[in-house]
Amino acid sequence: MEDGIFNKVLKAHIVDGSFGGEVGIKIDQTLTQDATGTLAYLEFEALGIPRVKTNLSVSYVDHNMLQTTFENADDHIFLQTIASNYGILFSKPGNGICHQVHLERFGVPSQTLLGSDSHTPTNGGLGMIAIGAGGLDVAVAMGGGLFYLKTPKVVGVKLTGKLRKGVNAKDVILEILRRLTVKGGVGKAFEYFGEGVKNLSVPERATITNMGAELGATTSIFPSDENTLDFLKKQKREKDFKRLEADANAQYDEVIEINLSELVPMAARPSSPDSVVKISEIEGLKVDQVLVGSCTNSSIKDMSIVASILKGKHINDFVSFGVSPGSRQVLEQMTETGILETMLGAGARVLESACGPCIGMGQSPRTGAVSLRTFNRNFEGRSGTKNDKVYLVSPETAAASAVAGVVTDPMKASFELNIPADFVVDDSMIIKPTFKSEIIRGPNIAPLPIFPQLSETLSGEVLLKVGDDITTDHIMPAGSKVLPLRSNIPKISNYVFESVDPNFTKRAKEKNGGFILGGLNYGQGSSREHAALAPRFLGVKAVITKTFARIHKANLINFGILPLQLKNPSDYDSISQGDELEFNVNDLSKMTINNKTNGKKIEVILEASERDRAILKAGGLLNYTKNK
Ligand code: MIC
Ligand code: SF4
Repeated sequence: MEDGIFNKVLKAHIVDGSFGGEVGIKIDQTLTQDATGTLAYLEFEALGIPRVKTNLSVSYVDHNMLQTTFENADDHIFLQTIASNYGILFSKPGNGICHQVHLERFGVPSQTLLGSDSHTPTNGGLGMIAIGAGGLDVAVAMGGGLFYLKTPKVVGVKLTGKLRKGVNAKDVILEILRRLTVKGGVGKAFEYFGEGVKNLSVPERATITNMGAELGATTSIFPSDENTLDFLKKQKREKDFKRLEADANAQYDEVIEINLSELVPMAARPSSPDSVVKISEIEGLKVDQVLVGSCTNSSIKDMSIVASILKGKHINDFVSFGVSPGSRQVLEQMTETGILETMLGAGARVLESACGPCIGMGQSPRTGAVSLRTFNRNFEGRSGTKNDKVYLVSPETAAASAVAGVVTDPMKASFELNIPADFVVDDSMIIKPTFKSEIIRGPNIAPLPIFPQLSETLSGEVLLKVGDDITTDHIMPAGSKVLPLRSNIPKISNYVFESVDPNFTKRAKEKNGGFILGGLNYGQGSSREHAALAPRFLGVKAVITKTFARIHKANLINFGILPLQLKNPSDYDSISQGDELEFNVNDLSKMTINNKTNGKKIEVILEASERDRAILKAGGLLNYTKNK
């Protein structure tokens, strides 16, 4: 059979199961970041394995950087000491955003990477199968365990042509989001091919694979070719190069086509990454804040584009313009090449190399502000401001609009690009393990809760009924107030569904747990397992929906919450918040819920493998792994 690159790499890593069904794959590399990493390492400790068994595991600190109280810094030293003990590289705070640094310093074509962050597919830009997962799945992989997934369908994205000046790789993925929506990629992998591929550099490819996460896709991948070699050479990592190309007659389950030459600048309007329009449709809209950075668009090329547009100009008096370079490498290059000077001269606010405003860690916009960001997510309230109006745009659009003070089409701006030829390679903020470090645990780091196995009957109240596209930001908010509690489940559980219903936690505690009813694509967005673990801590036994997003569904299973789908989606209307439900779960392949409030019988389906069912019966993956 003629294979594309996704199937080639997948097949080469299958250890359990067979291609087409559920497969267990070997993981070569792992990454974690601090906001999900503390739990991942507590879980790794609970597995009782003396040191990691992967080729490479890296622990990054990039999310919880504000350190307004002691908790974040406590987490940082915990992560550093635990990494040192178990054989993990530690990327210090200030070294940059995990996906950007991993792309620069560690990603290897044809290998697999599992990361406890939903944007791990960024490294698909280097020809890796890079997948985002919950921390527990990453912990198991660090211990040498397999990662299980349903073989995804492969969407071939045929690229032709070349981006015009003023159009960014960001506009490519925004166009795909416009066509396919935030639900369009669930159960699928996106593989890029065609003549146009050679016209995109590795960081541009990474912008596209990064935001494939917003399609709900399992992952996205580009071939490894001359451009990959060129990138790795400049990173002084030529030895990591391996060519990866599709067979001549590779078949895909679906094909979509994009002519790069025809694309124009786009924007995702508030508050969903798929609410995409052409910039021309919103031109002239007054802008209050512009932010450049995040793991999506903060390569040195992106920064040079911004500087080229700002050169000799000044940011509009009523615009606050912030820049957070993706890595220390990018920031150092900006310093060496005068890009930083240009930005400062134009009136930029320079932030550290970290996630920062992307996750609501500072720079929350004022009430009613229009905020243009080069980021990947604009879910409501994620910026830290209620009813925010965040637009996702390219660096070109961001810079041109920051100068004009209104949304501006960058194709109309005149600028000369000046991209530095070489990268500044300096790994001095990546700390090697000593294998004998004392693990330092601050008072905020609480032990993992232990849960019992699944009981025979589940009963309780529908604690909350929500609609379609509920994000993990709704379920377990981030931001500077809640993020410091990421290593303390009892404390963080007080914020579950805070923005949707501030009484949720109180009700869940009073009723001794119960059920959640959702619509389509429940749990889209991040990989944070807190969105499953904290509800489980509050006694949530099952989430009943029309459909689920991939990572969140896996996290629910990992923590022993039944992810149930309504057999007839119209039954959604016959269940109300407050209804009393009861059902027998002895046979997980056939379950009928009795709605005791109105007497209705509702059939639900558990789409899960034998292994998933066994995990659910055991009360979660930790119990299951320990029992084994
Ligand atoms: C995000 O972009 O939503 C995050 C914050 O990076 C999350 C991880 C987290 O919640 O810690 C993600 O993408 O998985
Ligand atoms: Fe960080 Fe934002 Fe990227 Fe998530 S999406 S890893 S918060 S920069």
